[in-house]
Amino acid sequence: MSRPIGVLLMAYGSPATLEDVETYYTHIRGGRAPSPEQVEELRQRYRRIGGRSPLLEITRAQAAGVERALWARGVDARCYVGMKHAPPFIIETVAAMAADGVSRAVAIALTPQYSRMSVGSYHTVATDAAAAHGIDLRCVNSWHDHTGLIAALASRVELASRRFPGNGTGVIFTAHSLPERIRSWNDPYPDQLQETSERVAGAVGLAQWRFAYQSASHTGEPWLGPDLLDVLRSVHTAGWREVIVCPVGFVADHLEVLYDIDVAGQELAHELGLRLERAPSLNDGADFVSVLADLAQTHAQPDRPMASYTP
Ligand code: FEC
Repeated sequence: MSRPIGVLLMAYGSPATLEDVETYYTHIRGGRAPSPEQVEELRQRYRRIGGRSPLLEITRAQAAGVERALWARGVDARCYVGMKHAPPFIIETVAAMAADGVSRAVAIALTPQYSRMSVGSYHTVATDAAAAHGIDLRCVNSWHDHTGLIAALASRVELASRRFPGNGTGVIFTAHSLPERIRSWNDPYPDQLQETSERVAGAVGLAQWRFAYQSASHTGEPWLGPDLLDVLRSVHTAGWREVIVCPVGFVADHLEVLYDIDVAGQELAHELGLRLERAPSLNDGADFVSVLADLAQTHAQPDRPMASYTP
């Protein structure tokens, strides 16, 4: 009997409780403890979204959906979830996959655009763990131009636009910022974000749209911009009164969506007199789950070239 293919979905990770915020933040900072003020500021952001992030539950629902979708296509697969900064850590999940007898697997970081700092670091951890357990692991580098992803994002923009009566609405596509120094590495991240945004704008037929970065950290070095809050101010100055914010670098509801857009973005929009609607997240929607199942299925084929971008 042939063994099932393992599919490892990897996401950022969240603290399970407010008490876990300090440990989580220390892990994000590579083991450097944050100050008590920084911990409190982060706890406060979690409090504002109801005390915790739904990221783990949503990632598990995405994995269950991908497993079902692959089974429906006749692919014997077992899907797993591993997190970068919180339990279940990627390294523990890969060990569990090995214990289940998985010998061939595909790993997908749940963010469509490749950057060495983000997707590259998921792959390093997963590849090292797989090698330690003798698992033949293939990593999907980027899928920012997958037609199913573009269609799924376009449909979320269309859903949000139904909440506006007029047609003078503009769209701001967003993604997580990264330190500006990634440009000196010729990192594909900014170009891939531009391409995803252009293709979604084309699919919807948008007359006016912008791209903005969000969620930059205060690390003392410059981060990629323009920032969402600055772009909200500038579109307001340009005469926009209704705006849809559509995150194209995130695929689930979590802190960066629920706080940075739904709280911080909304507060500024309210102050400016702008009406802001956020496009619903992809989460475990059937159309998005089918994109992930496609990626797993195609990359599981032994003769397939690895990915559209090779760092
Ligand atoms: O819902 C949750 O609890 C998790 C929310 C969350 C997601 C997320 C995604 C990305 N990050 C990326 C890059 C960085 C870099 C640093 C950094 C720092 C933080 C902090 C929190 C945090 N991130 Fe995050 N990120 C999430 C949460 N992130 C909390 C620490 C406090 C703060 O700065 O706000 C800087 C690290 C450092 O200090 O050295 C860099 C990227 C993504 C999108 C891709 C992905 O999902 O993996 C890129 C979700």
